[in-house]
Amino acid sequence: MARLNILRYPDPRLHTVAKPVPAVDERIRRLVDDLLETMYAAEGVGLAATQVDVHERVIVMDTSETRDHPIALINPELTWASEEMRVAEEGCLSVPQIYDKVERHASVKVQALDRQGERFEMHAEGLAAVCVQHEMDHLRGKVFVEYLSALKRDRIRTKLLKKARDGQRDD
Ligand code: GNR
Ligand code: NI
Repeated sequence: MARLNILRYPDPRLHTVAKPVPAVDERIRRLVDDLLETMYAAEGVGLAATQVDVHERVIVMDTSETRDHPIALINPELTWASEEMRVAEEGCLSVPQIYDKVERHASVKVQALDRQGERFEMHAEGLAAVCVQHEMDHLRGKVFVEYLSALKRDRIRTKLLKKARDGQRDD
């Protein structure tokens, strides 16, 4: 296993559209393991391959309190979304220390392949619903700050560019 480098907004590579995984093989299982290790090390609840500059449709999540329920979703597709919407505060490992409100479907169903290449369906609500929609956006090249006003987004961009230039750490 390996910890991978997480791209930071406004890195243009975060806007790459991921391609479907052709086959769930050892290479993909290694990617899943590395994404999980990277996600847990960064104390995130989810991570998309896009964020580590791998442009294939793979995401990992763990929204459990105990941090011992890793989930991998390969080639995830939304099969249902509630009409009901909900606003929740979001953050992103690619946009460190920025939190803001985003409106999303309150619950969703997602079909995907697991680490073994088996198809499964997940019904997500609460934080898991927020997280899976946030991660699937990454696979389309979309970062949550794109839901915010142009003014807020420009302020975030300037702040993070300055931080990168000054070589500031996140903690
Ligand atoms: O760790 C994360 N927390 C989080 C909190 C609220 C809404 C979405 C998220 S996802 C984020 C990890 C991340 O950036 N995944 O892409
Ligand atoms: Ni994110």
